[in-house]
Amino acid sequence: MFFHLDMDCFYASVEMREYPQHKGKALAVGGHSGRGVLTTCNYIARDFGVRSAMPVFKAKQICPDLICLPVRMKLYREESIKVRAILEKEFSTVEMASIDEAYLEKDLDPEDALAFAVEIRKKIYDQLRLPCSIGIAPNKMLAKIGSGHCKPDNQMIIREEEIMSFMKELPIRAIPGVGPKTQERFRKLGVEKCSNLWRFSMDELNASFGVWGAALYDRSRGVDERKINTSRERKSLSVERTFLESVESEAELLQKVDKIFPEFQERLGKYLKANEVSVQKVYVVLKFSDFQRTTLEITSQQIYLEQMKELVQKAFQRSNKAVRLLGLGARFKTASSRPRNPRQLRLL
Ligand code: TTP
Ligand code: MG
Repeated sequence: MFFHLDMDCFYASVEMREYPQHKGKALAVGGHSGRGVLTTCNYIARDFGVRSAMPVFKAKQICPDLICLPVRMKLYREESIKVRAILEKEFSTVEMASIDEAYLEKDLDPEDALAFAVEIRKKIYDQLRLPCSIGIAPNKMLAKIGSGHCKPDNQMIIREEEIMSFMKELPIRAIPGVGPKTQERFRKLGVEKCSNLWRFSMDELNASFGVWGAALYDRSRGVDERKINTSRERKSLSVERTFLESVESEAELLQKVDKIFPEFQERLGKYLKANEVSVQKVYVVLKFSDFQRTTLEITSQQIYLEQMKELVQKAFQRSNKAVRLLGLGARFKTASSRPRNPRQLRLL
């Protein structure tokens, strides 16, 4: 069985633990000034309609008593490492998919898997005082949908024989990777639920969505063949900055690139010296104040400032919105991305 564990309102839960005096109150993290946006908020605040990416002033309008605390990334990273350590004791396969979520696998029948999830959640709560939710299913996608479905502080299982009836009514936006744009394209075609997608052939989806089409064909039927990725081999390295106040102009954003680039260059240089990898691609990531994100990458073995600036400029011009996060990154050609046995391949 596959398990997907996701911490409940992660940054907000850590802060609630650190400040017990705020227990029972609406609390959010982020939004340092009136111009800022919230990173996340607890479930009490969500009952008022407060959401992540919401501007602070708007959140305060709908929830006047909202407590807004600054983001403390270092603390959340430490907690994430502790969660991972607990999971590594209990599962031999652990893939941390982000700071607060993990894919796990264990060979258990459904009833035992459910009992095991209860036990894991209790362990994490007892040791860290942090709540989480777990989805259990025959594959990664369904497990992830499950954890989202049962949140907060809960677990659920989707059994093999329940997959089709579960998928039938599921809105397509519940498929991980289906964002507002894909959703809108489908809405125009009258597709709202996964079962509405079943009438398209794999070829039709491929023609409209490229490689993503084949995945959509499978995912809408609850099929997901992906394995858990436990590899610790780095596939990329990036340096990211979240700005306290969003950056609104292109000129200002390019100055930020000047500032971040030396750190990126230094960390990359160190990594390349210490590891047997070479740069294959460079990329930039921008996250806008409405939490939309865009990435732009090109094939290049060289890293230089002007090239990064050009990428950032192009990415910014895609939407010209205020930027709250900027990342500069490189992807590597690693041992596992090269042919295993090049000599034999040449012979063939
Ligand atoms: P999520 O798991 O998406 O959100 P959450 O843990 O706050 O709430 P939920 O109970 O619904 O899982 O993200 C984990 C953390 O990542 C979250 O606490 C704050 C941070 N985060 C961002 O920095 N940017 C984002 O766009 C989102 C969605 C979250
Ligand atoms: Mg979470």
